[in-house]
Amino acid sequence: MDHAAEAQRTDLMTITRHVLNEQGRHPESRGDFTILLSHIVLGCKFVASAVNKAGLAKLIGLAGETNVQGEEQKKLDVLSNEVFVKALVSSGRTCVLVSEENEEAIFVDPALRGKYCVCFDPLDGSSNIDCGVSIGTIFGIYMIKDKDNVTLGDVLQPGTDMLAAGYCMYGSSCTLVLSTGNGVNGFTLDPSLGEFILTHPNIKVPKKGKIYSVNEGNAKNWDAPTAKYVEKCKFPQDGSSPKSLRYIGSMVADIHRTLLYGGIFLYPADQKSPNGKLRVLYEVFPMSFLMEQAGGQAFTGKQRALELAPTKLHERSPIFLGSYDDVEEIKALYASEASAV
Ligand code: FBP
Repeated sequence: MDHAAEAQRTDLMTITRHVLNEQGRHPESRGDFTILLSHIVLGCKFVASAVNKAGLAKLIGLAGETNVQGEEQKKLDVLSNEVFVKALVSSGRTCVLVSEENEEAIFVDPALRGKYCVCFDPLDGSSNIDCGVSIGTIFGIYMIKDKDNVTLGDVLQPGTDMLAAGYCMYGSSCTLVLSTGNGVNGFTLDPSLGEFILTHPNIKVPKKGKIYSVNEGNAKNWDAPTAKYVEKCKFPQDGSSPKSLRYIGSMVADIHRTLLYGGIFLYPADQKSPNGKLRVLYEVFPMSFLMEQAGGQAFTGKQRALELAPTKLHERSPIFLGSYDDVEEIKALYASEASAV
């Protein structure tokens, strides 16, 4: 028996242990963030098991209601949302919640309140739920500004004020990727232990990638810089090889691949959706925070995505995020378009 490997295997870096170590960097902290995160982790474990047995448990298909975006809700959407809202409230560490599935923000009962605000998409990639393709949960965490005067302003904060962000991908394995502002780490759920174990320490997105990821079905409605960029990916004029197109249609899965392999994911604005499709508070901001923490960039077509100042809970924004050099290319195309005007 390879005792060294065995010894290594017994020194388990769980996500709780990792966050407790991180907590050491904040002498003033009283463990509130660790408690909040353990409740988010509980929600992810529940959804992971529900997604795994969805077909058997008749959780496939529509729930018969529509959400604030006018989208028909799936059974798993509703279930996941309920689980996260209850877990976050019962943590006693949250104050305001924003969910993709709820039109209004949820203000936690004052008796149960804590100092954190959580914006989340309980189950992202709804178009892929019923065909078993990877889907995920996305979350972003803020600190309230004034606990005696809690308002929507506590969640309508720029992404630069975000404390932490993450996603949990329900795919061939269940992987939770987290950043608390000190790099990005990935944890894989070991079903036999029921624990998320550190498997992807200190994720750094490659500086330049070989993959572009976009729904080309919208190409006829794209603006010039986006069309030019995708053309360059397919027919590079500088002698480099064309990029490969990879598009799963679940942001969590497309971003997870981009973080690990590099390249660029884009959901641009187009004539049909002048603000793009993806929502700022619980899709664009968390993924932009993670991408920047991993050494990449996130751009809206006009500015650094995290510097957006949202005014509505379910506001949308165009987004280009991924490897540093790839996003630089599209920033240059938008800059030359702007200077040409
Ligand atoms: P939901 O949160 O409603 O699932 O929508 C978001 C999403 O599914 C993203 O995960 C994905 O990147 C995008 O929409 C796919 O959109 P499209 O089908 O237009 O390419």
